[in-house]
Amino acid sequence: MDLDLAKIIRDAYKKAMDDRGHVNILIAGRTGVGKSTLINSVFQGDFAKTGVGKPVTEGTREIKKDGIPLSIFDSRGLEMADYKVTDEQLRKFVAERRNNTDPSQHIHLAWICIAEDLRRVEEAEQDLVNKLSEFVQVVGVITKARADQGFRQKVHEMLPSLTNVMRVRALQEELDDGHVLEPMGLSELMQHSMQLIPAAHQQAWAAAQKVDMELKATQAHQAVATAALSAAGIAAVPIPFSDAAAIVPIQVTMIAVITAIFGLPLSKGFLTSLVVSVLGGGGGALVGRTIVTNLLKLIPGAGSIAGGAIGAATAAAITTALGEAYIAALCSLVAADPSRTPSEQEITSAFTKQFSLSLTRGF
Ligand SMILES: Nc1nc2c(ncn2[C@@H]2O[C@H](COP(=O)(O)OP(=O)(O)OP(=O)(O)O)[C@@H](O)[C@H]2O)c(=O)[nH]1
Ligand SMILES: [Mg+2]
Repeated sequence: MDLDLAKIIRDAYKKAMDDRGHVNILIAGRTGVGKSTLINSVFQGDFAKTGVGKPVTEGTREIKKDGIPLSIFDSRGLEMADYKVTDEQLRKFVAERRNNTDPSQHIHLAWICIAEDLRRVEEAEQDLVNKLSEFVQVVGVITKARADQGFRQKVHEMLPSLTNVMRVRALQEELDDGHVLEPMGLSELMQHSMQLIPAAHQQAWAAAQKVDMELKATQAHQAVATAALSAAGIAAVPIPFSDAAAIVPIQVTMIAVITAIFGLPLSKGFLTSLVVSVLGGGGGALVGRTIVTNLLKLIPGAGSIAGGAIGAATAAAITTALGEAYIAALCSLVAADPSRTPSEQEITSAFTKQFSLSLTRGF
């Protein structure tokens, strides 16, 4: 059984993109509290500097970036004398989005940023949080955190509808005495926010952020579990070895989904070369039998299966081993240098290496 690789890749690419979703986040706060700095510190791709902006209300613009499944609604205007007018425009905008029958249009969460050094919650912020929390869950973000002195508690009390109040420091700081304060709270903010995002868009959140590798790995492990289940489903009635390539599309899709969750540039060309070099063994031709033979090496004692049939447990085990090898490869690349996107070649070679490691270990 040979495979139509082009079609498998096309389908896998589409499914990975569709399933990932897209997050819409509103980030509001007075001028200078550090919204743009925070955005650049936690999301991929220098969003606030290089993203493309489009005004949606007075004081609010939507920033997007190609290849990143995120829209940021960056809002200021809280300091204007007529803040009630701008707050009301924002309320209307969020309410309209909420009424959209397509949940991918909703604003999925909001951050209200308050600088710690200001030590005040203004009426403008109370007004805005009251208006927004009717339609969206709002997280309080205390920016430029240095010394709490009870401020966090005060924000909690003054803005009781917030889901949480979290202190963050986006930039490293050097104090007068030479003491260095490292960035803090960013991972916690991203983890808390993840819990507020609808399940259909959680992969997008994992992909768009760059501060917490665990958020990516967790989503990726879930994708592996889902794929393993599908593979088991196909082999529920054991499939003859000669037809075992039927489970290959599931694995290609899984690889595409994991790539998308890690926020790596995913193209059909890349997916093709990745799959061929890891599974197909050179030459560009993807032969079902070769793949399955390669995959079967993952299963201890698989030699005895040859000529026989592959059952649900084997199909699931093969799929899991392959997916986990890919996750391990991506984690090792990212851990080596979190600020850099690995090249396609590096990914392919890390995956191949990890995969042969699993082969020798018998996973
Ligand atoms: N020390 C320190 N400075 C910060 C931090 N976050 C932001 N800043 C500084 O605060 C200033 C304002 O930051 P921005 O990110 O431009 O603020 P903003 O909220 O986007 O401002 P507007 O776009 O005008 O609404 C900049 O000089 C930042 O370098 C932080 O965590 N620590
Ligand atoms: Mg800004």
